[in-house]
Amino acid sequence: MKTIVLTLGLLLAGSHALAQSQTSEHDSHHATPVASETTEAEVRKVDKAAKKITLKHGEIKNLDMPPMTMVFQVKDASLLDRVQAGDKVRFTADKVGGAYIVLTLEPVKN
Ligand SMILES: [Cu+2]
Repeated sequence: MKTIVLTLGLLLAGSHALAQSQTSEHDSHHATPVASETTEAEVRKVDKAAKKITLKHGEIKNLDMPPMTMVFQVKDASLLDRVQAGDKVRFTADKVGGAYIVLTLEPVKN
C-alpha cells in the first residue's frame, strides 16, 4: 500500500513539475525584464533589415559579460533609427530564448 501511495505521489509531483516548467517558460518569454543598468558601447554596424546591431560594449553586469564586440538583436527596429556606425550609445540588453536582445538604446551626446 505504501508503495502505491509513493508512486502516485511521484506521478503527481512529476506532472506538477512539468506544468510549472511550461508556465515559467511562457512567463519568461513575455516577462518584462528587470530594470538593468545601462552599458556604454560604440556602434560598429547597424543592420535595420535584420534588426541587428554590432556593438563594442563595456561590461554588461546583468548578463555577466565582459567587454567585447558582438552582434545583438534589437527588440524593436525603431531603436536603430537614431544611431549609426561610430555613435556612442548607452543600452540595456537581456538574454531571451538564447539570443542577446537590445531592449533600450540611447545615443550619448558628445
Ligand atoms: Cu558581449
